[in-house]
Amino acid sequence: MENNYGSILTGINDFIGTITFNNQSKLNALSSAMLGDIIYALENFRKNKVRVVIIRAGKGSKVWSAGHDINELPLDGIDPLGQEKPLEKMLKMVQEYPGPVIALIEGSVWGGACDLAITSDLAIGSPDCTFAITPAKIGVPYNASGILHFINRLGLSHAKEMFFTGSPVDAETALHFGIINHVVENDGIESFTYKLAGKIAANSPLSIEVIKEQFRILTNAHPITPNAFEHIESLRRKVYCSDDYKEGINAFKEKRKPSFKCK
Ligand code: YXS
Repeated sequence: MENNYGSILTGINDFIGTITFNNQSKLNALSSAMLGDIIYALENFRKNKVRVVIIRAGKGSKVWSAGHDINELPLDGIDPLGQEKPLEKMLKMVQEYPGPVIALIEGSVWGGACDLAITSDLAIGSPDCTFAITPAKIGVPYNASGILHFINRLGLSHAKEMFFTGSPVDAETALHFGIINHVVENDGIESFTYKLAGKIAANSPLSIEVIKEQFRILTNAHPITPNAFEHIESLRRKVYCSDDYKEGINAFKEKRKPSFKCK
């Protein structure tokens, strides 16, 4: 069963659902429309008892996804990564989907799309895949749940290196950091990923659902006091209300290097 939502294509075959990004002209930048389509597709997969979800870009893509659509980052003092935002809602749905979500990655992965790749349960990368988490490049104050995704997946020192540099890491480094589970040549990555998905789909869906939910609960089990949470939010507010935040976004739009003034 195939569906074309415009920004994504979806299909279901033998309990395996596929979401294919279909917005190459915008380098699959995660616009709110595209994120809404992904959320709708996951809800539809859930209704159809899809056991394993594969998220991918078109075959041989040079850019898997350019990350959050920068043109949609708010400049009016609203939190760009609030829990009610489409990107955060989509990431939460991936974590709560009652079956493994596998990212099949060819090409470069940026920002919020890198968070999607590491929030997915498994990731298979081609030798040309790269990953960059870019808030520091743009001046965005990432959020606690996003940072926790990276700590859980990569460990503290690798997560810090990626956030502080904002630079892409190559496939070999991504494997070493735990971002991807396997590196597979482009011409074999599709069959490798679907074979893996088929193995999982043949197991007990009830057992896998409860095992995945335990992973989610245990990895998110970080007690934080209301005081600590409010402290984080006040620090973040200072950043997304700063001139530097606006400078980072405007510099991207004007295709120039940002000049951050620490204010
Ligand atoms: O000039 P036109 O209209 O053709 O548009 C250009 C780019 O502006 C556009 N584009 C994007 N539009 C919105 N949001 C984006 N994230 C985005 N990325 C690109 O696509 C058209 C072609 O881009 P161009 O000319 O740069 O292509 P390229 O092949 O030379 O370079 C491809 C990239 C991906 C290396 C380059 O476009 C790039 O560095 N894009 C930004 C990647 C990035 O930093 N993404 C993070 C977005 S912010 C985010 O995800 C979070 C909020 S956070 O920052 O916290 O992680």
